[in-house]
Amino acid sequence: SPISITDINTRYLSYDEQIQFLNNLASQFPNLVKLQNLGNSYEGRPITAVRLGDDGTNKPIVWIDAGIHAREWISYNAALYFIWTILNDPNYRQLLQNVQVNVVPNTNPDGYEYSRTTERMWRKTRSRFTSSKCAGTDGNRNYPFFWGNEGVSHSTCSEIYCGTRAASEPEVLALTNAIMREERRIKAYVSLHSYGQEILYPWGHTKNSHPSDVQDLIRVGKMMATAIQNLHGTQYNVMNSGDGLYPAAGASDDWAKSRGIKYSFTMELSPSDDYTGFILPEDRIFQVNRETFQALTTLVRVVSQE
Ligand code: ING
Ligand code: ZN
Repeated sequence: SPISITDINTRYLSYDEQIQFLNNLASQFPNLVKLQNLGNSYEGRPITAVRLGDDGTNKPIVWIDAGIHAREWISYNAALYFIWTILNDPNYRQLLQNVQVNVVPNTNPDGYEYSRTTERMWRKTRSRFTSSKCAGTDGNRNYPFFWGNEGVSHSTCSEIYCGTRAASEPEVLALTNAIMREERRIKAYVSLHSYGQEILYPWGHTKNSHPSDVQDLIRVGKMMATAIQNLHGTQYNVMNSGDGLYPAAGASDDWAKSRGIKYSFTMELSPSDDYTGFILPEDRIFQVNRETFQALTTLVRVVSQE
């Protein structure tokens, strides 16, 4: 039977099920949904982008991607829930008249399948190196901005291995190429991760470094956090990733900001720091999906009004 929204809210899907869900939506909403393969992963799985909105080439774009870190399973469900709900709820669907939203619900399908089938806590891609017994690069250290500088490792066996060069990973190259094709229209970028309940803003590549419009990012980040809190009281902290967490060069939000995308964030979804960590129980998926939706539609609304 086809994958339903109940599945998205109650269990973690396989990569093939995620694609099946998207294909069904594309045939249900032919005027509002276009699927595009941005390129293949290292092991040959398509990196699928979902373009939401009726045709029109001058609208601002909000870019959302999820799951560059394989073990952060809730991010995939949150992205798929966003897609389904903005299409099916007429109150939100009208946002798509003024804004195009591009969602890439699974930016690391190889890593995710490996995490599901073999090693639950796998984080990286699954690229192999002839000279090493260890596989995989940290996609969120592989973006071409201050690549290799701080908060990274150059050892293949490290969890934060930054890769052989900037955008060495086919997944990262597919994303940077796709974003650059439309970068003048992209006004906001959000990468979904877990966990921590944080809304992080650049710069993250080093400490004590903020973009000149940091007050705008803080203001909008706080609007997103408030939208989440208004649902069930869940608290998200809005902070600079370099100061509040740790410096990490080569992260996607830094790179997006460096390309001129104003509202660029990383969201660390639930839980906060309780014992479940990356292993968010399936009975908590639904609430996180709804909270993430509130934050993301707040951002879409900001972009539609600017
Ligand atoms: N955390 C992010 C990581 O890539 C981060 C935190 C985001 C740091 C953006 C710097 C910039 O380490 C997780 N959980 O992946
Ligand atoms: Zn992550």
